[in-house]
Amino acid sequence: MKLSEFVKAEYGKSISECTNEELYYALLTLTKKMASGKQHGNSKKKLYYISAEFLIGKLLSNNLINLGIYDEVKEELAQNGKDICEIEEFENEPSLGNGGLGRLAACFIDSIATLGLNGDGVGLNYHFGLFRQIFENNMQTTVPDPWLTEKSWLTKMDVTYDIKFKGMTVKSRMYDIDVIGYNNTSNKLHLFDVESVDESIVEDGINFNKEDIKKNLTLFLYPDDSDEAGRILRIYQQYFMVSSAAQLILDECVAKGCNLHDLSDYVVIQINDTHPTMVIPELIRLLVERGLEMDEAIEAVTKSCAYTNHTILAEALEKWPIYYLKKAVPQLMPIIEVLDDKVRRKYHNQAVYIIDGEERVHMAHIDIHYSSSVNGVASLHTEILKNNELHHFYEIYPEKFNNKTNGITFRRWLLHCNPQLTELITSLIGDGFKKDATQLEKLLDYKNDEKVLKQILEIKSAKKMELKKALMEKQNVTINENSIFDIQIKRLHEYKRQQLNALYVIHKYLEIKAGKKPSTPITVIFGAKAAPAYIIAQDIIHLILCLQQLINNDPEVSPYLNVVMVENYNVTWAEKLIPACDISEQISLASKEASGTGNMKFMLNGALTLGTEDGANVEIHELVGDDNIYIFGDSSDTVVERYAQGSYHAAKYYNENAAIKEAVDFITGEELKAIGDKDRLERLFNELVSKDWFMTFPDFDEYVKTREQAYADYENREEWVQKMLVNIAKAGYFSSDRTIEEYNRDIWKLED
Ligand code: 73E
Repeated sequence: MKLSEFVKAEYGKSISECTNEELYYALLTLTKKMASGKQHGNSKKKLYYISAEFLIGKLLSNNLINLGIYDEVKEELAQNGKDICEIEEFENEPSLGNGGLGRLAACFIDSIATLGLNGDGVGLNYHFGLFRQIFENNMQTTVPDPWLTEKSWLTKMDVTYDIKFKGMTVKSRMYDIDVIGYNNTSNKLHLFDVESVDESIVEDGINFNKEDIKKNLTLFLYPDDSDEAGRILRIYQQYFMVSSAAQLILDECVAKGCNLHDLSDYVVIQINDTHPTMVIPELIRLLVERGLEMDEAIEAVTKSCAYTNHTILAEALEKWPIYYLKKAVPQLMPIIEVLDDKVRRKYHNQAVYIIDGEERVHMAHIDIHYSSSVNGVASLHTEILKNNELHHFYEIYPEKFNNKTNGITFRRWLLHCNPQLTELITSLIGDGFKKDATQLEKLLDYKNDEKVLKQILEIKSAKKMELKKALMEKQNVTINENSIFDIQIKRLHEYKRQQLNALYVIHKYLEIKAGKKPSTPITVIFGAKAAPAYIIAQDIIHLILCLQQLINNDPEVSPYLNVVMVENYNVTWAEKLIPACDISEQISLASKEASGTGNMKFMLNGALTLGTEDGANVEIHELVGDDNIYIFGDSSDTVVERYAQGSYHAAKYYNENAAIKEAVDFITGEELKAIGDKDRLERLFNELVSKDWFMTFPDFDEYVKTREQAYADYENREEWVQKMLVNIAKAGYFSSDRTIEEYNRDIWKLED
């Protein structure tokens, strides 16, 4: 049905007579209708991708692209004087994730649907999502992000379950979002919500009564866990998610005629990090309740489950005190004890026990013993899991370990966010790359084609102008479109080392002050949210915002250097920032970033990576070769060794390296103290000088040198654009379609 006919039937008027808001809702309804007519994969075995986060981004444009009607709709709107981008402004971005892990889940469900696989996502419907970030006095403040609207992509379903906690039962209800594959089938994202949720209990900011579970359960993602009530609330949320999922899975299985002994012929569950781990004991519990022997139930569940590890950071590996579990979900403890007991009988190594000497349950250990697959998310990460972090487990179960290098959906991260580049590529190599991303390699034939290279540069300039416009409109900030756009966008964490980037900015500022001016001006852009309880991360944001104020208002420096921190960085911002970027900052401490996926999005859009040999940077480096990437810093082996020996002393570097001392001292110098908060700046200074746990100082000199080299190379526009082209051409490997094909081939084994 054409939009004009639909609008006529819906509102009784023509497109040009409608408001943009009316058109948004018309398109929403029309798209949902079209999705409901599409087939769902229907193999005997079905995948359930359970994740605490699905950072899906706005859906309208992507759904239109995947339905194959985007251009048609855009054209029809334009003919009636309407701009699809303005209509899109009426869509709130669903705030259902916090970073890479959640965005990965969103890319994966897109690819699962596109490949026609029988697989749905299962998660939670957080009403206020993560939080909305606001900058006040150069500091991050947090407010709720109420993204839900009366009419939305969510469809209320008739599916409800009783979820039993200690002394209380709540009702969960399923809401579905259609996941429309690219010109293909349509799957589902099932989001569970608690029926008794009450938004009105949120007080100032993002505070609420953490103990009022019936009302607060699905209000926020990652509620503040700096106190016990916050941590126990997370257990309530996780159990609510997995008990709903487990009941849905068993219902769907039984409906297909499964006798439950054969569960693994019907079901495969991908456990996205440890947040959904309780699905293992919960399924075992339910199977025993339905008549299976304990051992049979354990075997069936182990065969059906697969676990993905996303991080080696100790603080992110969940270990729940038994006391918490007994308080919220006591019915799981007897099962967990059986699981632990079996491990203890078989393996005499405390490192692999589920319950440790401090009465804590190691969630990842449940996953590894009681799943049939354990995967890391990039090749270096998987090697580190096998050889270091999970070595004891690897010795027991070498056959379970496998690598699945992450990927991104090109529908969102190329077709949607960079239609100009998509069009150019299509005009050169046809549109086969949209279904088979490796065909992008055909672009290498144009490496010496001046006309094509010029077009690539023109597109980059156009995207820079678009970003400039967005920053002006949304943040009232002016940037120079002729400057180098050097961008670091990701969650704020010390291991990602935004502080190293900030130290470079200080270094550059001082150089310019001393008269050494860059040939081309530089705009350094940051985007990052910091967890509310993560103090040092907030301090780093404070430093960056103070630098922004100082530098952008200094007439001597601002013509050459600018700093911008985008407020409330999210998927929508990423879609504007990534296509405009020249240099992609991927500067985590080697060994710490499991993969990264922003690095892949930047590469695909023709930005060059400035990065350490970490996560998927290693694979990017292998693909593009030394000439088309800027690599610096200590290797992961060196870093692992330094931690093992305890041989790193930040103060030594600070005292012995004048450039480091100068940059670090600036944090507590007069200029910044006049603008910023003394306590925050001093705390950050002390943290760096006395600890610097993520080793920024040892990499500092090489970082500065390599960054300067990148800026120098940028001056040679002909050679630079050739590097851009190689990056675009080699990005095909990072399509999430490839990743999902590998998951299916090695783990899920869903037939057509
Ligand atoms: O390297 C990224 C990776 O690309 C990693 O840090 C991230 O997952 C991405 C996708 O694989 C990640 N997020 C979390 N752990 N790893 C995490 C942990 C606890 C809460 C929320 C997210």
